[in-house]
Amino acid sequence: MIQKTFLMVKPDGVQRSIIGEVISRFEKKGFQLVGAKLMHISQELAETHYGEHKEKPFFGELVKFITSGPVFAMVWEGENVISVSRQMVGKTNPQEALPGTIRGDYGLIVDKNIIHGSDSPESAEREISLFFESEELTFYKKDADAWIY
Ligand code: DAT
Ligand code: MG
Repeated sequence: MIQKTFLMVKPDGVQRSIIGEVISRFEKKGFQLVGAKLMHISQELAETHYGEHKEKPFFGELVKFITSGPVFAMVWEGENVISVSRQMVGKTNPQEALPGTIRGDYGLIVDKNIIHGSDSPESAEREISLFFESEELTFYKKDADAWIY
């Protein structure tokens, strides 16, 4: 099923110049970029985005971290992109994430794990609409799709 998902290079990934590497991996996989922007997350957006973790002991640090510098927010489209991109992102704790995944290749500790990816169709829809206006998303036909699908 063709889906859309929300992926975001976190402040540590931006500072460490991993934006290009992240884009490159999803591009080469065959997914299509439909929206992207460099932005600073407000306190309010951070608390809403991570609302499911409000009661967790790390919530305060998480919000502080995600608002500590610019992030690179993206929407990607493609066949099963939600679960496939989560596999490419790797496990939450980079020490458990397999080599070959983004977190497995670039991260070391759980609170600086480089990238966020939506974990279900519901969260993808919610997160895309939290971060992007519909006019910011671009839909276009890529001729290379004939060689991917
Ligand atoms: P994921 O980002 O893999 O979906 P999550 O939704 O469980 O993971 O948690 C959101 C973020 O919160 C995660 O990317 C990093 C941070 N986090 C999770 N568990 C943590 C912990 N035990 N200590 C510190 N930060 C944690
Ligand atoms: Mg999550």
